[in-house]
Amino acid sequence: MSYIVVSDVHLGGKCNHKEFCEFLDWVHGLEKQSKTIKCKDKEVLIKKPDKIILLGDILELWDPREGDRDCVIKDCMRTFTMLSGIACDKIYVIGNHDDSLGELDTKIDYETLPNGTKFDIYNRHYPEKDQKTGIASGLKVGNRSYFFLHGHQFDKEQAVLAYVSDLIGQSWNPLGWFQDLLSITFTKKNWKINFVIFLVLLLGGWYSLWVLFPPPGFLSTLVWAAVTGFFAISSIPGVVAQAQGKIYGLTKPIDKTAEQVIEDEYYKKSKDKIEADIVVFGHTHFASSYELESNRGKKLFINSGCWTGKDTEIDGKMRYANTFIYIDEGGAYILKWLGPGNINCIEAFVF
Ligand SMILES: [Mn+2]
Repeated sequence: MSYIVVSDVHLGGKCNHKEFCEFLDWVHGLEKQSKTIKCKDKEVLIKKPDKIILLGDILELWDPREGDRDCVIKDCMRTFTMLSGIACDKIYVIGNHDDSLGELDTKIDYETLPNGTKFDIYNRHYPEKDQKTGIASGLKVGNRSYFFLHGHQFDKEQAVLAYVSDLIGQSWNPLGWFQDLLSITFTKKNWKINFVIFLVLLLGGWYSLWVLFPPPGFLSTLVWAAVTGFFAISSIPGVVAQAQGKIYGLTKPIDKTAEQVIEDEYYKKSKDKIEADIVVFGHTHFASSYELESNRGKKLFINSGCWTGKDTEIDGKMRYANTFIYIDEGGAYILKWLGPGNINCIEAFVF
């Protein structure tokens, strides 16, 4: 058994689309020939995967380039065609930037692709929890068990969204709602001028109805409110989309290492119902690992990194872009894609 895990490609956003497609082409090539790479002083044989796990935020539905979701479709065409062609099953775990796909979990049930392989979507994590006990057991590979989730579940900010979503029984995400509204062609094309019209109507209407010619009549107030409201919802989503990049830049726990995610109270030990030796997650764009020792034993957390941006040094530690995880019976490896066939080993866990 061997798995390849990737997360946080953010297709349609500021992503390393070209590199990711080259990577998929290389994965496809593993069917013909396995590849040996050096991890420290050990040689690791990378075989054709039995499964590819797409671990969330593969699509950028919150903050696409120029606020235009068409960019997501554009980036997906090549990517998903290539993915389909790879002779292994694909598991898509939903993240936060693609959480509006969550409902597909029940609609897509191991769809068969033209080459006979399967594609399935998991809303929260892979594998699914046990319905009765609520316990999530891992997937056995070799002598270790693995559990996969995107990782926004470890976030403080995301906890609020999850709480409300649970309460109302459907995915609640205000930014997603604004992005949906922005996808209306009229809004997408004209939100700036619409915003000016909205402001003119708001202030001009108020001034003429209440200051110049008071008291305002019922019908004129109604017409004014309706037209102003129309221009409000046809422009404010654009303003929000512009601002949200900046807001998220301040609040998102991006660039946190696995250690920071687990130790900075993001992860709640007491609430953990994951029974697996290794938890694989993404979300923070920082390929890294952390071993947590508790009275329940040791648990290894591995972050799969991302396919956005460039390699950057953060607090003396390298945050690599274009990373993936390879898992087989022998262990788990955090790897970095440098170009066709050129792969660096970041961390190796040999069991
Ligand atoms: Mn994420």
